[in-house]
Amino acid sequence: MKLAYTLFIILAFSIFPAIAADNGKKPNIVIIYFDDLGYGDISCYGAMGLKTPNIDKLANEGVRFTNGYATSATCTPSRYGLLTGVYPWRNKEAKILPGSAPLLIGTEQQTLPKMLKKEGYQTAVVGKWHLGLGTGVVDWNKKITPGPNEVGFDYAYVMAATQDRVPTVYIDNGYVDGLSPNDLILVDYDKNFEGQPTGKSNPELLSMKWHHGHNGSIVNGIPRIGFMKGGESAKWSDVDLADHFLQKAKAYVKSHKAEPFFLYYAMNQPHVPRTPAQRFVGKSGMGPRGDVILEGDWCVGELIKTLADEGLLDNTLIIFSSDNGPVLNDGYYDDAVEKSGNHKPAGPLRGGKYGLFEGGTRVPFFTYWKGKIQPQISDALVCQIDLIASIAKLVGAEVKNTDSENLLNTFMGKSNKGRKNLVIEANTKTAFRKGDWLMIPPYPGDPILEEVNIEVGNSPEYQLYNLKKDIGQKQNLAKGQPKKLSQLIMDFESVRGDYKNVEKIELK
Ligand code: NG6
Ligand code: CA
Repeated sequence: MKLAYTLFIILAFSIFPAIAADNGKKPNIVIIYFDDLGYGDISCYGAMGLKTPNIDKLANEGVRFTNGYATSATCTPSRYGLLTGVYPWRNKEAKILPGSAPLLIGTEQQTLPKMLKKEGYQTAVVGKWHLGLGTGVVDWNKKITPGPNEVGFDYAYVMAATQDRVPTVYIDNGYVDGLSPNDLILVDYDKNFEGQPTGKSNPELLSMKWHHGHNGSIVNGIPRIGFMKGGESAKWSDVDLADHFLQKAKAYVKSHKAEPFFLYYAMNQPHVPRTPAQRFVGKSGMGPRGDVILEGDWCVGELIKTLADEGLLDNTLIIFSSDNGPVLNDGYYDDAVEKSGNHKPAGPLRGGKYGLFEGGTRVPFFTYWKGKIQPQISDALVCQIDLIASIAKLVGAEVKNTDSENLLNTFMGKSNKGRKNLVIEANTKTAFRKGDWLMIPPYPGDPILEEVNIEVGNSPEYQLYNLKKDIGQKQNLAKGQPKKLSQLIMDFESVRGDYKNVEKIELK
């Protein structure tokens, strides 16, 4: 009898090993997701001129990945990959979306928050959404649906797309926050509303000038992408955006501490327009881009303080990353280029946002769990699409039909095993990493981006790099290593299929 009981206990713990957190409660899960934060933008990844002590503390006490990837070099596809575990290039619509785009994730689709809900979690997204809302034509004055609530989030307090896109309002569980019924809000991405000033027609009204794109409606002196009219009482204050979302994230944690929760805290820094709160202005010496990174670091510190004060830190897995690599000039004159000095936003990596070179998708990525994860640096190849399968394992659930690999032990610092290969994506073009090798197929260049000094990594020739020996991708080995190249092309095609058939992306 005693033996049977012992066997039962052993069996029970081997089936549900990870659920047994200290107090028997399922662990909370918090994803802190920056926007356009580069591999070299924070001090734990080598930034010399920017000090990010709050982020560093977590990274240094957790598993810090040196080969951690977003799936894509832009926002929407990366977020799609993160939340579904499916490669974004499998969905043709997964590209930078306008603020009026329909919901990209199917309401029947499996998602990270849905999976957690089934396991008894409360789920929340606070911050940037940028995965589309509604079914095509949205009336912003009524309930906006389907949206985050319909793909698994019990609570959603979000901006529709980006800070530089209309509508510049917060959306609280489907409703525009603070909207007055007497001042209805209208949004259009094709044409302006009669008589409304724009960045193009009324430069004298601007407090921030546009460099490229960004010449639509003016809100708070900042010209945006797209046009909007009305909704004055609901418009956000750009300089308060970070504080506002932080406040919502903290309030959520405090009011949900009794049950296990999943919080996806999708921060805005350092995406354009870079509008630090007054107390951070000038703090970095690198202009607004540096200042908002310091502001983001402060926000992380505040959220962690809240988790600690509420006694939750021992039972919370924190995952930190960024949706894509860095960009300096992303369409506004904001001194990012002029004031960056010796700072290298992508660290040792080549390229950045929008590109297939490593700087586009290899991003800061670490896990932290007080008392559970032993501090270490891991070279394992991991990607944000792996979170859904790994977290499923952690909570005793299962996911099917994804590109996600269960790397829970690696995320917990118990193994150094990573993915064998990974397809990365930039503006619907894809490249392939296997082991230490990275192969980029031939693609035409992108004159629009190249004109603003953005290196997208495209070339009429195949490119092959040994990332272990040449992290900066200086030496194309495609011609010298034809066997290696053919092997990679074959392996790539077996995962990716017809990679040549890509459509060109219009910048909106
Ligand atoms: C581009 C915008 C850029 C940024 C990006 C989306 C122009 C010229 N550029 O189209 O400023 O908004 O879209 O960034 O308009 S992301 O991080 O959300 O993918
Ligand atoms: Ca981004």
